[in-house]
Amino acid sequence: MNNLRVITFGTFDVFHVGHLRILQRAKELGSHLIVGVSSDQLNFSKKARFPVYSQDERIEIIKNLRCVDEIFLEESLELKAEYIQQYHADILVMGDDWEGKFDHLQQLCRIMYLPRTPAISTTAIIEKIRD
Ligand code: C2G
Repeated sequence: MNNLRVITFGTFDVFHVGHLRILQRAKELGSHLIVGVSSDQLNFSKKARFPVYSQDERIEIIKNLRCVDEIFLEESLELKAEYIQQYHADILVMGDDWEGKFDHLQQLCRIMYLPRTPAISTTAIIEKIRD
């Protein structure tokens, strides 16, 4: 076990096993896991729709996971550098759908893209329920 602080970001809407697994794998890389949960407003500006679960509900779920030590509300996609510094993160973990997107932050911390869990997504779950 090392002393590294790991940070990751996400919406985690309609929480599923893909979300759980990336958080567990992120935690295994260090000793302290910090999660930036995307705000409702940030999602709306990105996807033109609000998440199914509100940010308060999403925060309540994430902060009560055993692998999560600390959470905060991610209010802008452009503030990754500030959040990394504010939370003294040693490693940034993102799913590989973000591959390469955060390489410019390499002078601040180590950047790791982990493989996504195949065949599960919030969008697929919403569609399945709808049909
Ligand atoms: N994820 C995964 N496997 C899946 C689905 C998601 O490993 N089958 C991972 C994603 O790669 C991401 C995390 O779970 O690292 C959260 O996924 P989303 O809620 O979709 O996050 P996103 O909206 O991509 O993040 O700064 C980033 C923003 O917060 C948005």
